[in-house]
Amino acid sequence: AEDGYDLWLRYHPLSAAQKADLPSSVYAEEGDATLRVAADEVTRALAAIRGEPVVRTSGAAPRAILLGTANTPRVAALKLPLASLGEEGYLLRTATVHGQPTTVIAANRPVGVLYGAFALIRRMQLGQPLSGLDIVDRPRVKLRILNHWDNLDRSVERGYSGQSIWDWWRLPDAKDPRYIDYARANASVGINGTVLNNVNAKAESLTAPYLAKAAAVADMLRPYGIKVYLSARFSAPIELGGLKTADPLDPAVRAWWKAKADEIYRTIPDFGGFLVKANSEGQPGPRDYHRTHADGANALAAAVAPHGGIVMWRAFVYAETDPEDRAKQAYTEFKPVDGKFADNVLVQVKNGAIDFQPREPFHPLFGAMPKTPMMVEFQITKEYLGFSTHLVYLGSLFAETLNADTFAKGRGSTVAKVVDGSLDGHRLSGIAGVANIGNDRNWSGSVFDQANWYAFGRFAWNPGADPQAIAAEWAGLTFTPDPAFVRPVTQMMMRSRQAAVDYMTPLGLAHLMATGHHYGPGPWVSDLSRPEWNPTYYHRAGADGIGFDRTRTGSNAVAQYAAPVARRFADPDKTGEDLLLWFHHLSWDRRMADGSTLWDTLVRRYDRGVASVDAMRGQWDALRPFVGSERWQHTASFLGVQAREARWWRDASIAYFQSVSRRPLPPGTAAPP
Ligand code: GCW
Repeated sequence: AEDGYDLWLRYHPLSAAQKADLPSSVYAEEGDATLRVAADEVTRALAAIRGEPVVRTSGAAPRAILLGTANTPRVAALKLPLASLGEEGYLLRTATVHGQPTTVIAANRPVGVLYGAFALIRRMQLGQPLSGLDIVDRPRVKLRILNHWDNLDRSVERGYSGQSIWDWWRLPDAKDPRYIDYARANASVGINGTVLNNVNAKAESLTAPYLAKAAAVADMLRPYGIKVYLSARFSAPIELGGLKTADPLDPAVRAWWKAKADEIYRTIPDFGGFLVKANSEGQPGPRDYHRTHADGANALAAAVAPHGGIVMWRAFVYAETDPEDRAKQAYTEFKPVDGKFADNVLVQVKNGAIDFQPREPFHPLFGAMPKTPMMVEFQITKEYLGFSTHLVYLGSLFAETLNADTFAKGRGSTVAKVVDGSLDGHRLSGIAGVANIGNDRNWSGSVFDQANWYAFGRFAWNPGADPQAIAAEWAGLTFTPDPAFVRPVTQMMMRSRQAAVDYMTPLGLAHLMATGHHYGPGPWVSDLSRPEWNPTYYHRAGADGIGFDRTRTGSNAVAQYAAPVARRFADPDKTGEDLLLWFHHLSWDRRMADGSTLWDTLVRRYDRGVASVDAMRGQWDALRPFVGSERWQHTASFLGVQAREARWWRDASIAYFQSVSRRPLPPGTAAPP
């Protein structure tokens, strides 16, 4: 369909030349639900791509695709080197089976076969040859999880693509077939877990009726290797259990969680575990009882441990009272409890220390808690990046965080290595993404926002992935593999995130969005009840200059980083333009590397952002012949909105900052109307 429903799983006929060498039959060793869906998917894709029916056999056949595991006889007989593939890896290989050239998808476990099937399908969709295959791949991160901020009334916190896809009213009886397509899409990029409900959780989601609904979803996702998790409200023992306290060290509270976990596992035998937001933005938590975050996490962890469950405990906390620097609080509260968490707890840390801004330095907790498995949490939904209207490819943002060097154990201690567990040798590892999925026909609100879901999955599988290669892959699958299309569209995607940074929050500025909804500019806002809600708290613009001093003369947040990083961030000449005003308060007249003043550079960055969006529009216009009319039109109209709003951002921001800086606009820049 041209409406975007098929996502990147568009199985279209290839040209006669391209499909000449494709297999014509699928030979699956079944008996397992996951192997069956893998074989179904390959059959479906192959038939569509060849434009002819595909033979499904249970014996050897010419030009076949053979799927199986180390435990199914035909694949076992091939004696393939599967040992290094682990639980979820796969091998694609061209082999001879019964004298016939055969494309083999093999793995230790059925889920690996499923991932291998999707990898093979990608190759077919992109028209890449299947001959002489010898590919092995396995995920570097164990838990690759979507976080739905979906409420039980189907509204979605920070969701811009319709309502929740979870139809709680009609579940568990009505099983929307869309859940299967959701599972296919996620499995195709290796996502293996989903938290169904908002971290701002209602206790109700843990009651029997909701557990039955969650179980129905779990049943549908299970064959695709996806486990269901739930956000838990810390005070549930009070709200549901009638207890007087939720103190995590109180025996009655611990018994309540244990009984609740037992009940959940009776309903969902492979339940993944809990995600918890505690003592943050009004949510209850262990600090209410003067206990630590570790005490809180461990109470829930003890309840799920006998069943093999885990707890993902979020580090997104900030004070109720005037904080010296909001960016410092998570580190201050969590660093001292490193080593105190049960071994089935992971601490889930946002990519940056504030809140999913267009650009933030990596969170100082990465590398700072070597005894605790640390997950990174990215926001796929674009709360601070123009919702689903602005075209912003997040692959570059993910890569920027993951490639950042924490120097925790010397050079090369990247966030990716912290997160995949290799730096400190953790058994558990995980990456979470706040989903951008809703019940819009195109799932994500816009076609290009599908790329962010796709990229999240690919980075969770391999945190060292190349954002440009992923963009190209996505574009090839979603539209056409024609290089005349893929090259320019990839370039457009790769510049899109910097464009948004430039027209919203250039030079390391942050949190200048309008109040509450976070859409559009509001750098002048200064009268909100909590100081750290005000944009003026973040930019600190005054007659003397602009920026947040996080060096020793200011909040000294730089000291939370390992020494080499702290030294770099403490020096405005070494910080780099991208993060300059995040760490420094500087005079409007300060000379930048190229000799121009900070003020002039700021104005020019806003202008550059607008110019980039105009260029993206031009590129998209030129790509019209490659794209089905509906998706082209939809994207073109959104780019029109973005071009208008980039100007809104620029003009409003410059007008405000100029009222403070009292400097003239540099020559050649657009004056606000
Ligand atoms: O980004 C902020 C959002 C809140 C969100 C919170 C969080 C779920 O504005 O809507 O609440 O972060 O991450 O907990």
